[in-house]
Parts: sequence; structure tokens; C-alpha cells
Amino acid sequence: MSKKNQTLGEFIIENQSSFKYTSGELSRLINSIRLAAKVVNHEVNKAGLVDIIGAVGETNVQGEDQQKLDVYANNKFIQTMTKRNIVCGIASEEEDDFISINSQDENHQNKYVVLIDPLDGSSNIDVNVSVGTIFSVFRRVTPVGTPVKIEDFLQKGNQQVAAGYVVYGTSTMLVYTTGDGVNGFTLNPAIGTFYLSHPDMQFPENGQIYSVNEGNYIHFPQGIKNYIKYCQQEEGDRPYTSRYIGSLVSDFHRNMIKGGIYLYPKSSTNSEGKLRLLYECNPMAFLAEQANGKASDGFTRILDIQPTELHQRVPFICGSKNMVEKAEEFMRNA
Ligand code: AHM
Ligand code: MG
Repeated sequence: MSKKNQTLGEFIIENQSSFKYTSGELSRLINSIRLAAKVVNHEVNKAGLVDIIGAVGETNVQGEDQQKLDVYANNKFIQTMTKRNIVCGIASEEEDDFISINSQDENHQNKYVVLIDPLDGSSNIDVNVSVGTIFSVFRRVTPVGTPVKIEDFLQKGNQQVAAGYVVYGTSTMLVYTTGDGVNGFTLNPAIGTFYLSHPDMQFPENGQIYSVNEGNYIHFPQGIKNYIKYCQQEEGDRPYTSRYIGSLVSDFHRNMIKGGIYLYPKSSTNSEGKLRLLYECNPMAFLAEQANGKASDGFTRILDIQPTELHQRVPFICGSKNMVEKAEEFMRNA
């Protein structure tokens, strides 16, 4: 029975046996994400010290080259999962192609592939606003002991075995699901330990926050325009409040706690939307559904979309169930 203040390490061990394919492998994977998240957190927190420790492209006083934080985070997550021999393949928003791990070693029995957006919303770094890491885990569909193939990564989101995010905010939190609800852990930076602070997170069924880049309004489909007008109308519990950080993880996190909807629709300038199905939408959709919320492209459940390419983009509407259903109704009727 999980309890508040339990450490993430304790929680992983306690819940390992309830996971249907229990071999300890998924636990080791979550553990390695926890470790990389702490290292990236440390680096993200130093971002404001750029004048002191040196800017990107410079060499700092220790003789280390300063990297862009998204490159740093990408390398850190990939290194951690590769060195610990935990997964058989990784796809990252920062890499053109997927990475096959130990593909020459036929004794390599790892079953999982990870898809990751190492530092989402990284344009917020310069202004000291929250950013996040998003991850998604699948069992491979090709035989173990052989090199991974593209089909191991192009699985529908409904096949995910785990997904989560790290939000580097006023506190750093790791929030994840293995298909049995959503739990949130807050980092105590003094001792470097994550503690269970938000057990069994749930989206309220209704909310009063809508999160969308309204600067693009003129380019949105008519259904989205109509829905935004609906959010702004004075009736019942409306008008809603508008809140948009421009950092998906942070906007999602707030909406899950307070009740709300996030929209990144397609537009006349952006025919597929902006967000990536595999690294952003699928993991967030899995978390949303596990937390009693909903995620859609306006017409179709995100988790039922068959991916056709690694860096595919889709329109994304996600959040409190009744709000997402209302937005879908506007899309259907436009
Ligand atoms: P990124 O993967 O390049 O960081 O872009 C994803 C981010 C999301 O976190 C955020 O919700 C969205 O892009 C903001 O986009 P915009 O500035 O167009 O509103
Ligand atoms: Mg991203």
C-alpha cells in the first residue's frame, strides 16, 4: 500500500510485483530515468548562472565545454539508459533516427524501448520558466536478442507500458504511470531523493482553465475558434480562465491538478499541428487517461492513432474529460 512520503525507490520496489510482466527490468528503467532526471535537474538549475559559468559554446573554468541544455539532457538520458544496459532501443526528439543498443550481442535480452523528449519547452530556459522531460515505454514487438527495428517504435500509444514526465519547476517532480494510476514524486534537493507527494493523481472531470496559444487564433480550424469563443462566453461557470505557459509539461501538470484543457490544434500554417505523437502526445495521453482525463486529436483518441513515422506531428487536445468532449463536439459540428 503506497503512502505519502514514501521514497520513489521504495515505491518502485513495493509496486514491482503488481506489474504484469514483472522481471525487474521496468523498475530498473524507471530507476535510471530517476537518476538522469536528478542530473539534468542540477544542470537546469544552473541555467541562470550563464554569465558566471559561461554560455553555450564556451569553455567553463573546469575546462568543460558548455552545451545547450537540450543537447545535454539528451546525452544524459541516452547515456544513463545505455550504460546501465536497460533498454534495447531509444528514440529521441533530438535524434534523426532511433538508436539500437547492443544490437550485436545476441545475449542481450532487454525487452523495452524508450521514446523521449529530453527537454521539452526548452525555449523557456532563458527566461527561468519551467521545462520538462517526457518519456514513453513500449515492449518491443520484434524478437529479443535481435537489433530493434522501426516497428518497435511505431506502436500505437495504447500499447505503452509506462509513461511519465519530469517537471523542472519551483520544485522538481517526477510523475509517471505503469498503467495503474498516476503518481507524483517531489525531489528534495537537499538530499537528492524523490518522495511520493501526489498519490493517485486525477484530472477533475470539469475545469475552468483553457491553455492554448491564442496568438495563432486566426489560423485555427473553425471548430477550435468556436470552442475558444465558448470558453470566453459568460454563462454558467464561464468565462474560463486562460493560462498558457508554452511548456506542455507545465501546462498539463497544472491542468491535471486544477482542472483544465490544453489545445495545440493544427492551423493553416501548421497542417499537422506542432506536437510530436511519439515523444509528447502519446505519453501525455496515457497519463491523462490513467488520471481520468482524455486526449484526442479533435476526432480520434490519441492512443488509437497508428504512427507512420518517428517524428510525426498531430493536433493535440488533452485534459479534463468533459472539457475535451466539449471541444470534440465543436470540432464535429464545425
Ligand atoms: P519543443 O519540443 O520544441 O520544446 O516544442 C514543444 C512546446 C510545448 O512544450 C509547448 O506547449 C509548445 O511547444 C509551445 O509552442 P508555441 O510556442 O508555438 O505555443
Ligand atoms: Mg518537445
